[in-house]
Amino acid sequence: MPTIVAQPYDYDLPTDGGVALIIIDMQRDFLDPGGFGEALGNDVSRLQAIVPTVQRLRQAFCDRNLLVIQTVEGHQADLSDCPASKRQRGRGTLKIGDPGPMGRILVLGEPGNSIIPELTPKPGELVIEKPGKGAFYATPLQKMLQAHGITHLIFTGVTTEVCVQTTMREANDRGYECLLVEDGTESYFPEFKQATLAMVQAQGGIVGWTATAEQVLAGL
Ligand code: C5J
Repeated sequence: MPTIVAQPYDYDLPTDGGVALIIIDMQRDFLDPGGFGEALGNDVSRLQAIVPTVQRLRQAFCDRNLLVIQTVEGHQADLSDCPASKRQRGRGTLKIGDPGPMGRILVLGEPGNSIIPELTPKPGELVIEKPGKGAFYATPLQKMLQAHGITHLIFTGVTTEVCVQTTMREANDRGYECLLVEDGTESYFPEFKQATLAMVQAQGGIVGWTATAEQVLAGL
């Protein structure tokens, strides 16, 4: 059985191709100046560092004909899927739906809502639009995974402790074997990223595993 050397112990891959790469919210809203991330007072340049690593993992999955799913956090233009509580949260300079330098903040179809050019979805790559932090809430993700016979999920993307961790926990509760790529995820807060990795690894891997991109590539 193919195995990835991981923390807190080795992660066994399925032999039937039932593993997918999940790339969470690598969109301009979070990585580029003028988007939602910066409106909340964050230094968005921190997140750029993982782009080549995520590209490399995506290429490796494509080369092996393994499923890649990207997610985008965004709302309908009328904000009917955005709870008032979410819109008010953060007290940023710009709220969800306000016009910003890259179009309306966190609204589907706006320039700022697009995936960064380095990771523009390839033909056949699946993209999930999600109104929440978790990618299972109000989306067809679970049906999609079931249709493709996926049992194992490798997580990358941003931000580690918000949308990535939320989705990983949702997936864990649904029975998926989850692994978070240590250098394929990033946060505006380095200490939150480290804490998330530690939380995942703790208690015998209570919500999954972590490994470096190199370890994932070596085990694929
Ligand atoms: C946030 C995300 N941080 N993709 N979204 O609001 O983590």
